[in-house]
Amino acid sequence: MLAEPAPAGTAQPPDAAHVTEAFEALLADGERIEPRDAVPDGYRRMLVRQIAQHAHSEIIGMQPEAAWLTRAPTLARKASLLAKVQDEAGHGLYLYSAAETLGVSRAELLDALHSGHQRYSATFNHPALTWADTGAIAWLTDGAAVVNQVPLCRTSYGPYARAMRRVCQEEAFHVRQGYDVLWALCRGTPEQREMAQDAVTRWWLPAVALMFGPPDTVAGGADERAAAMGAALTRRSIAWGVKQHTNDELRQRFVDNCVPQAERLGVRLPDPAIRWNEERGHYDFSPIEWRQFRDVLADGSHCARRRLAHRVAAHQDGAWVREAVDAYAAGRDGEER
Ligand code: FAQ
Repeated sequence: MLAEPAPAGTAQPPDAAHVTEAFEALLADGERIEPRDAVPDGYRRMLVRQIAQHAHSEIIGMQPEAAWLTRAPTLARKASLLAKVQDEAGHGLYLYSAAETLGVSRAELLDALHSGHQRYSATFNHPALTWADTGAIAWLTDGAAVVNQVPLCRTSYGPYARAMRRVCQEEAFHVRQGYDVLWALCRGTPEQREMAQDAVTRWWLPAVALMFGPPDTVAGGADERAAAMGAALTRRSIAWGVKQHTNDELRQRFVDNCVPQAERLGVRLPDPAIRWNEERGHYDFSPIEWRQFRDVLADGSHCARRRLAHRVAAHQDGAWVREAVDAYAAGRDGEER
């Protein structure tokens, strides 16, 4: 049964059962849910949380690579990095617009990000130390984003699914761009090859672990309780057609994609457990210890504080643009009256 239980001590609104019934009928018919459709509160909350976290990740995720715009080695590299960083800002905008159709404003969502009430992917709480990081970020984190987000093009909520189609096309291009940066370095001087290897070594685990969320396959081990909770949430998400696959299935797909690409590049993935498993038809890799990321997840790292402070400063610096837009709109309203 998909209906959310009413919070303790509150009565279900009288038409909640009808809303759930009509909503489930649409899902069962394979129809998209659109902004005009009434939806259960739990579905709306789940989507606002996921879309907001996603939008925040895009606009914070711009920062590590943007730090290299002024130091790109050639004009062509600078132009393509600039376009990539602008694409990420655009993804944030499509996603905030999709969230607005669920009755929450962009200003509210940005406030929640700035005050720490909503999260962004902790992947971006890692620093970009050298030019090679722009290659590793685009190859690995955008590569993970494509694996995670292509299924979201078929997610049950129409505005989110439509935003994801464009996002995925652009992310796929970013992966090629990152691969090309690494390819050039791997065929350069020994120092350049070393720089590429170092960047891949540092970005591998953040991409594998954090871009797919917590483990949701319960197989014993230290994170078993967390995985059980994650599995329950994932089941709910799949039943509502928001996600199509578990986090762990997508993580496996990502590892399977990357191993042969790393071999072609000539870089080593920093996980001694990676090896082809004939029986499973997949690459084995080390289990993800979610607790290992406690600091970056708790937004307690130096890098996390810098990311948020930079974002808040950019928002404050842009206040005059928002005021000018409001003044222009008010002037036009006056003229029309
Ligand atoms: N970092 O939320 P659940 C991109 C928290 S796109 C920090 O149940 P789920 C493109 C989570 O908030 C990147 N916190 O996990 C780009 C929650 O805590 P709370 C984003 C995290 O839904 C590339 C708790 O853990 N992609 O970056 C993280 O199963 C390059 C429990 O987790 C999407 O958003 C984390 N990584 O999986 C941009 C795609 N993960 O709120 C620039 C859509 C979890 O209870 C440069 N989203 N937490 O306090 C999804 O697929 C999922 O929401 C996941 C999370 C996979 C992100």
